[in-house]
Amino acid sequence: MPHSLFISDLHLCPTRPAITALFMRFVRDIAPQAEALYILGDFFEYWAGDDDLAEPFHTAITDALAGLAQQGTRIYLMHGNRDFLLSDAFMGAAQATLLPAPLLLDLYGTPTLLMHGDTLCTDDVAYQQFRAMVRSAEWQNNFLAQPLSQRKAQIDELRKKSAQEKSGKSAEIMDVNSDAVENTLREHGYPRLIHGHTHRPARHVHTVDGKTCERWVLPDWYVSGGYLRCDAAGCVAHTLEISAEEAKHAR
Ligand code: LP5
Ligand code: MN
Repeated sequence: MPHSLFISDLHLCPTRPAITALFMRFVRDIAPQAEALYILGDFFEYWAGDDDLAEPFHTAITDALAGLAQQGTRIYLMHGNRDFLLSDAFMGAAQATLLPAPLLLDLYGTPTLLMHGDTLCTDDVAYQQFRAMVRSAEWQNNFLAQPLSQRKAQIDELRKKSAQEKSGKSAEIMDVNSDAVENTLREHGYPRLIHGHTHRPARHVHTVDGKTCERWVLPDWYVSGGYLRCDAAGCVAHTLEISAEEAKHAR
């Protein structure tokens, strides 16, 4: 049956090899049967710029995606809050298409809205201010004009600062705001919504203006991985456990 797969928040990086191995298995055994793979942000732990593509870890990932594309699975990627600097050179190497966000698509007859999910966290005012700054073209041009090593040092600082700030934020602040969800659903004509970011995988049902909408939150890839599979009959969430063999990569 024709179907599409959705993943997000893999946070791929060389220091979590078991998760990388799990992703490679997903790409080898599961994704080739799908018409399309949608990666809804935070595919990488962070992305400092496409001039980091030659890093062997990054090459291994783009090679895996390009191999999947060669088998006929279309690959779509949306930016997350950690990898919004992924650009044309990456898309070319991975044979992937960058998606604008949010994106409303007709998924086997069901209007479906795709987004990373961070824009729904409107109570996290400090983050939203930070986001507005780093998503401006001017800020990105200035940032990318710096040498790669300098950018990575700044990202290191930022990651520490973000971890520190997050420890002082409540779980509610870092979750989606229900008004933001309802407004988004209303604005886009009450579609099905698929997003990640909050690391709280679930299927929610919202009733907005008397219309019932499904909201799928994708899982992160930390202790285990997972994906959402959608076809004409609907969507089903699948968990992927790290195998004993893959776990050996971590030692
Ligand atoms: O990703 P997650 O879920 O852990 O946390 C997010 C928000 N944090 C971030 C920061 C990223 O995690 C860090 C890596 C990003 C790499 C981007 C590369 C290019 C930019 C480089 C800029 C130097 O997105 C976190 C949210 C959380 O989601 C839940 O929604 O709370 O937000 C924060 O913690 C942000 C703080 O609240 C505000 C940060 C102010 C930083 C001030 C500038 C410091 C610059 C230091 C470098 C010079
Ligand atoms: Mn995120």
